[in-house]
Amino acid sequence: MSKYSQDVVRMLYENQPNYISGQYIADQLNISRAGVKKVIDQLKHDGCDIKSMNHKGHQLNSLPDQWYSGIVQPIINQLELFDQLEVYRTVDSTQLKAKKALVDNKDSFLILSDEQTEGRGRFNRYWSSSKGKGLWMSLVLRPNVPFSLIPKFNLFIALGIRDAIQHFSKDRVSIKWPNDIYIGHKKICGFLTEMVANYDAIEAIICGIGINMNHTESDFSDEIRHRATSVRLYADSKMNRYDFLKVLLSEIHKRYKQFLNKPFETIREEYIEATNMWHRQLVFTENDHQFIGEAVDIDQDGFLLVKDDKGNLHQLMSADIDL
Ligand code: BTX
Repeated sequence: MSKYSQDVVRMLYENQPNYISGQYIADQLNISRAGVKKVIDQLKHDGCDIKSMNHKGHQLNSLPDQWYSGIVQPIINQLELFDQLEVYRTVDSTQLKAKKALVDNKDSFLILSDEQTEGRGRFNRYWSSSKGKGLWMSLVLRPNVPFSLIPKFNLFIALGIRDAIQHFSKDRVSIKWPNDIYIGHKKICGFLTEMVANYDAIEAIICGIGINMNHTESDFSDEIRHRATSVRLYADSKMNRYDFLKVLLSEIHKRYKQFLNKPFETIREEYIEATNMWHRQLVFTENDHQFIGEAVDIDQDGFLLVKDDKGNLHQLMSADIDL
C-alpha cells in the first residue's frame, strides 16, 4: 500500500458524500495528480467503492470491512487516551501483540485487527474473531493507581462498553458480571483485563475487547450460533465500524477517568441496574469449586455476593457463571 493511501482514504471519508478533486488531494499531500490517481486506483483495487468523474473528482461510497489507520487516527487524536495506534489485517491475538509491544515501551496504545487467528478469552478459551466482522482490539493503559484498584477497572469499563452498544441497539444491553456483555441470553461482547507490574507499581493494564459488530446469524459457527449475537442484529442496518469505534472509545474514556478519580461506590447502583443475573438460580464456578446459588448484590468493593442453596453467602471476586 502506498504511503499516501491512509491520507487519501481519510480525506475521501471526511468529505463523504461530496466529491473531492484530484488537484485538491495532490496539493494537500504535495504529490502529483498522477500520483493521486495511482493511490485511488490501488484503493479501488483493495475494495473501496470510489466513483471518479472528470471535472468533479472522487467520491467515496463505501469502504471494505477493514480498519484504515488514516480514519482511526483522527478519532484517537480527539481523546488523549493513547500515544500510539497499531492496525493490522490479521494477527494471532491483539492481546499477544500488546504484550510484545509493551517491552521497552512506556506509551499507551491501541491495537486493532480485522481478524484474529488465535483470539483468546478467559482461561485460554477460544474467542472467535472472524475477518472484518467484529471489533477485536486491545488497549494498553498506564494508570498510576495501587494494585488493589485493578479489579475495579473491569467494572467501570463494562459500563462503558455496555453504554456504547446500547447507543446502537434497540434492545436492552446488559452486563454479565464480570467479563461479558449480553443482549437477551446471547453474548455480544467479551473482554478481559490483564496487568503487567513490577515490585513497585503497575506498568500497564492490557484490556482486550471483542465485540461482534457486523455478523449475521450465519456468520457464527455452529458451536456458538445459539449463544452469540452482534450489534448489527439489533441495529437498523449494517454498522459503520468507525462510528461505532468513536462512540465506544469515548464511553471507555469517560469510564476510565471515573475509574481513576472515583470509588466504585459512585457507580455501584448503575452497575447493579445494568447487570443481568439477579433473582434466579445459576451455576457458579470459582476456581475448581462449583455450586448453585443466586446473585443477591454487588458490594462496595465490586465483589459479587451469592447466596448458595444452603443459605451461605459467598463473596466472589471472579467466577464463571452459567446463565
Ligand atoms: P470468555 O472466556 O468469557 O468467553 C469465551 C467463550 O465465549 C468461548 O468458550 C465460547 O463459548 C464463547 N465465544 C467465543 N467466541 C465468541 C464470540 N465471538 N461471540 C460470543 N461468544 C463467543 C471473554 O472470554 C473475553 C474475550 C476477549 C476477546 C478479546 S478480542 C481482542 C483481545 N484479543 C484476544 O485474544 N482476546 C481479546
